[in-house]
Amino acid sequence: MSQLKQSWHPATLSIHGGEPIADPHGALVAPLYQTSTFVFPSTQEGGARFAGDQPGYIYTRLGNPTVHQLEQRVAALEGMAAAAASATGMGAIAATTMAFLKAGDHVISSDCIYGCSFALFNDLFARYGIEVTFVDMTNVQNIKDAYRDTTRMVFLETPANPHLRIIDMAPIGDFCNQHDVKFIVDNTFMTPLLQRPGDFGAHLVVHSATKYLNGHGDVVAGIVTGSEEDIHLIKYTTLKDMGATISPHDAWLITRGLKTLALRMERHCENANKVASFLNEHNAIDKVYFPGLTNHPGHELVGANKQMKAAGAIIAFEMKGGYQAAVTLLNSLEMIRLAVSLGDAESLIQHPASMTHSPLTPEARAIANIGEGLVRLSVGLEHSDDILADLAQGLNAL
Ligand code: 7XF
Repeated sequence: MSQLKQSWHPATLSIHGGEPIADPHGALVAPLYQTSTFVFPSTQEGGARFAGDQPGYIYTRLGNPTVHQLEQRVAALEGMAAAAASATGMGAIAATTMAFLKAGDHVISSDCIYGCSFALFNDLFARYGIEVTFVDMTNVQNIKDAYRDTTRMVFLETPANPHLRIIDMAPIGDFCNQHDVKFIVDNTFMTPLLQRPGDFGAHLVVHSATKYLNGHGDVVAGIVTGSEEDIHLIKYTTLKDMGATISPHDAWLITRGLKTLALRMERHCENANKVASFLNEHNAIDKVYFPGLTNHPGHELVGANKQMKAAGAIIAFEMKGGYQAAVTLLNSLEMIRLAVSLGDAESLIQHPASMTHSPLTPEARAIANIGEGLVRLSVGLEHSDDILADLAQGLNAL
């Protein structure tokens, strides 16, 4: 039986990480437990499971073997003890943050985050008496200045959606540990193959599993990894009682997608490096944001044994011709699909100001530097020549 081995490489963990499901027929691929509930052998046993005195599944909102397999695999990849999967990435972010917060608490968030994370913090948290200060986390001093006695949590994305701002996590991890503050990182853009925030002090790492972890554009899901104690709290408070639990079928698909994560990330990154160099040279483009380019402010954190093993495959760029040029480019592409989301086999392109980051207030968009000429491209797994050719013909339409 293959047990979790810490020495395994990430490519191996994405296939074998976690305890295998024991199958009576010896099926190579673990069966899909597409069931809402589990039959108790006796009344006493059912009661004992509810009381936590006996192990065993009860009801899929509280746990399911197919979901558990996915959770163990992602936890192994992140180097964390445990994980909780959820119905969407926002389900993971909401369940994770709200499990640790109450009215009167204060949160420090990066000022450059995905639109719905911003909306959750800025709109919903305010209604429940939780105050959030948004700061530029490229300078840890801004976090120190925002800190109060009531600060319970620091939240960030790095690289940040949409234009790949890189935040150095280690000093923030130190600060959070000194002040007993939960440090939560959204690792969606990198995956644990390219970056493990837990190595830099993050207590909890969240993902939109909709993206690279699944990788095939056919599921929305989320996952959070952390310590046994923190994950237990999330599973049996916010996830259980607010109910953003994942469907077993979606968990099964993500576990299948994970098997090729290492291969996919390699090709995504290779393609993105070529595309970024091409865009960087193009005279219709004002500025390219891609951590793999030496002119990117976070570039020194990219490389072997650094915070990010590679630059990833999301590129943002400013069109010289502003909004009109962005519209012409996006409407002229033939292969690259005009859609939000990222991390799929298909290259996807979108306009953050009117799409992914439209939930931000105009002021917050200005602070995050999300202008009307900004375009975000998720470089897919097509042959790089075909991606470059489509971009070239789209840019020629200008
Ligand atoms: O709830 P979801 O699975 O859509 O995940 C939410 C989410 C959380 N963190 C990050 C860094 C994300 O990028 C997302 C979703 N982002 C998509 C995008 O940026 O294209 C959402 C499309 S509106």
